[in-house]
Amino acid sequence: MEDHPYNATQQDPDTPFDGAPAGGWGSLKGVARITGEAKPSAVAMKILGGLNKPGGVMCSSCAWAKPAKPNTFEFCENGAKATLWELDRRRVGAEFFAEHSVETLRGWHDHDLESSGRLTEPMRYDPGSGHYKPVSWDEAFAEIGRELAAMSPKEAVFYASGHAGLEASYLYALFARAMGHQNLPQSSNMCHETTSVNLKAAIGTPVGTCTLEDFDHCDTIFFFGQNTGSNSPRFLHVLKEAVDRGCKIVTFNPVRERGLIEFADPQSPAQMTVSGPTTISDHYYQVKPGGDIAAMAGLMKCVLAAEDAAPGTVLDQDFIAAETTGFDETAARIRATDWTEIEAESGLTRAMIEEAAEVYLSADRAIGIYGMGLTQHVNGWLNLGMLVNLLLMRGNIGKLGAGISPVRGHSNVQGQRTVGVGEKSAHMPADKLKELFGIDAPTEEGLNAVHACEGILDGRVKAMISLGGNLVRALPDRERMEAAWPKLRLSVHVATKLNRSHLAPGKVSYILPCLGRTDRDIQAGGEQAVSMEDTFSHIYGSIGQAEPPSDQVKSELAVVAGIAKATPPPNPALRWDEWTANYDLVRALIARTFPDDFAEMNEKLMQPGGFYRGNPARERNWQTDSGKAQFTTPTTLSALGGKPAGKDGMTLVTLRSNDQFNTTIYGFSDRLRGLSGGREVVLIHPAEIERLGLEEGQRVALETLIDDGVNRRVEGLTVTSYDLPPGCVAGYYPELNPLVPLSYHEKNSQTPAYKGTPVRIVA
Ligand SMILES: Nc1nc2c(c(=O)[nH]1)N[C@H]1C(S)=C(S)[C@@H](COP(=O)(O)OP(=O)(O)OC[C@H]3O[C@@H](n4cnc5c(=O)[nH]c(N)nc54)[C@H](O)[C@@H]3O)O[C@H]1N2
Ligand SMILES: Nc1nc2c(c(=O)[nH]1)N[C@H]1C(S)=C(S)[C@@H](COP(=O)(O)OP(=O)(O)OC[C@H]3O[C@@H](n4cnc5c(=O)[nH]c(N)nc54)[C@H](O)[C@@H]3O)O[C@H]1N2
Ligand SMILES: [Mo]
Repeated sequence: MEDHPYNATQQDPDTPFDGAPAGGWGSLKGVARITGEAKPSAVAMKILGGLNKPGGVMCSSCAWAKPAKPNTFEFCENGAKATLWELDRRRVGAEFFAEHSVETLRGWHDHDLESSGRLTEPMRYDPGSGHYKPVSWDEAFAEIGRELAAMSPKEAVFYASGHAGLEASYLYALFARAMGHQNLPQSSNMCHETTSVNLKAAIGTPVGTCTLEDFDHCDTIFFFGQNTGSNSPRFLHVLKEAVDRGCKIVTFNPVRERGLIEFADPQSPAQMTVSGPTTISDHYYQVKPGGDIAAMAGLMKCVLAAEDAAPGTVLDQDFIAAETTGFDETAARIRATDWTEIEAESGLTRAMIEEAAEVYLSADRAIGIYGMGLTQHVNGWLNLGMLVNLLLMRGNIGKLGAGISPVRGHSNVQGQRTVGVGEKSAHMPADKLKELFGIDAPTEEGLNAVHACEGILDGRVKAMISLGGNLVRALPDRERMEAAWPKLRLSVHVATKLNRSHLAPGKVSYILPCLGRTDRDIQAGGEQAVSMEDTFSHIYGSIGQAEPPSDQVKSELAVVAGIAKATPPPNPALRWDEWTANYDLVRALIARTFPDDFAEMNEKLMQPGGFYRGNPARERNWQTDSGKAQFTTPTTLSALGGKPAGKDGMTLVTLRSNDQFNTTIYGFSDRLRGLSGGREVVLIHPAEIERLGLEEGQRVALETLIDDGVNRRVEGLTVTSYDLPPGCVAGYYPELNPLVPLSYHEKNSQTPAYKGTPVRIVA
């Protein structure tokens, strides 16, 4: 990694580690500075005031719920950052690209690329000069359409990054299938695809079973690998309320994450001044990365032991008998697993696990929360299987105040899948495509993100259209992928801001600027709303309010429709212009295509608290192979694909800071972890620094310990002592992505194992 002024890491003097609970004044301070302004503009203040409230803009940051009765400020520090980042008054248009060649821009930091401002006009890459040059929309659409029509549909990939609303996403998924492919990878392929595949297998739903209401009734919440304070901060209010009414929170995470330790409510003056922050977790266990299967095996052992001691009082026998399958085999395996192995794999003592189990056993209603700490592992399937097992044992799925609750990432990542953005035929009903549009849906499954990358590497994939996102940075094996990208015949980026992926142009390459969530969307039929689905399967309308960055910027829906219309052969049943003029028509189509989920979508769009599309597992309707909820028998106690070998082998965890949204780097502080100044670090426990003969502040490299003929190495990382379990190191995503092999992924879903790559430190 080259030297850069952002490299110097230090403890943040403004917000020392011990003095800064998540939330608090610190979270509201200085956010406007991220776009170089002293304070938010009037329109920004107006949008923030209405953010996540009925009739307002639904935040483009995370997928947390928008409550029917919102707080005075229903946004968090990160929501404010995402909103202001989009409302950036700086502009990137023809002049910017005339001044800077692609080669020059490639030398810029990710932060500087995006903070150049909003994209204002369509640009086409000119290989002769090495610059992007302005082009008209008509020319852009026509050439992209010609290029797509000239290749076999299977050679095109349409990626979506969880941002675009349901309307644009539905049309995107329709367009792909009308063309004859379903190569529709999405950001969830790097994220919660582990959930989509394995939760579906275990309980028959690809999404979580909880709703916001459950948090008013649960007695305990078990947290595995989800960092609420940084990634879904509005959830902290819900947790605080739960704690205030006596709910117990138990956390398993290798990192002591601030938000899960204590929280000061920025909306409660009492919390800021008199009473101090609320303790969130009653128990916090620093499990080893990949050690959750073992920890949960220990918890299950305790449940079985309690049942043995008082038969008929601990397990929910009726539920297990009537609603589940596989219990006996799973229980036998858990009984046969011994504590020595559990302790070694989890890094926790038997006493700690028994203490956690006591909380679980004393609760009538338990919720299991998880995030990337469970999904981004080779044995992520078993992480989820074990959490489902634990909950099923006491009937904790399908009753009020209980359930399994993955916390989703992008604001509409779950919804895009619901309306057909996905590589499987099951994502879009073929009979409806035939009935509504006369389209014969492709029967061959499409490419997910990992498979699309393999296709780019070996030349099978010729076109990549990206509806948002920054794949070159977000994917594993970055160096190999970034080098392969220019082999594409066609690359098209529909984006709000400039990023790295735009700087690896294919033979024909476009950047097409689109409206963001905050921008007013006026079409021939008047002002338009878009919609998104949250992590609890509730759907909300969102109405933009800001002046778009230029009169040339098109909505995502209009861009999708523009490309589709220009791609031969024409199909008169696909009414791209009418749909662009009036999004109600698209919502009516969504409702007809997915009647169980979206009936009367237009009528319900602005319902406070969103409209719920339901969840079968919540009703104990198990849409699995067996028709029952399935226990999963563990075949291993480690979620890792392999143990890092040798004395210096370490497990690498890649983390996000609260000053980034995925590959968007707002700034260089990781306030909640007490770090700031630089992101090129390797975090490691002081005892491990000593054991490995390193020194704090030393510059080192990390090397991947997977022998597949590729050397993976990241240089220039500063050794930084941090409270982590032995045998593991941590650092930032996306900087460390070159270390994660594309082939190192979750077994059933190909979600990259970003949380458990074997590496070693090279001094
Ligand atoms: N500010 C901000 N908000 C975001 C995002 C962002 O980048 N910035 N990204 C959005 C997106 S797309 C997503 S998917 C979500 C991601 O949100 P999270 O699901 O919270 O994902 P991460 O922050 O990657 O990692 C979560 C936690 O897993 C822990 N962990 C790592 N390995 C293990 C393990 O083996 N076991 C356990 N128990 N824990 C482990 C890490 O220490 C970390 O605290 O956030 C969304 N919200
Ligand atoms: N090592 C490691 N790698 C990871 C992860 C990890 O934990 N560790 N996490 C993974 C996860 S969970 C995810 S979800 C992926 C994220 O991967 P992506 O979704 O591909 O990446 P983002 O950084 O969210 O995309 C940012 C870009 O989206 C564009 N954008 C922003 N807003 C809009 C909009 O409204 N419309 C459009 N069209 N474009 C917009 C901007 O141009 C911006 O540069 O990364 C994955 N990669
Ligand atoms: Mo994500």
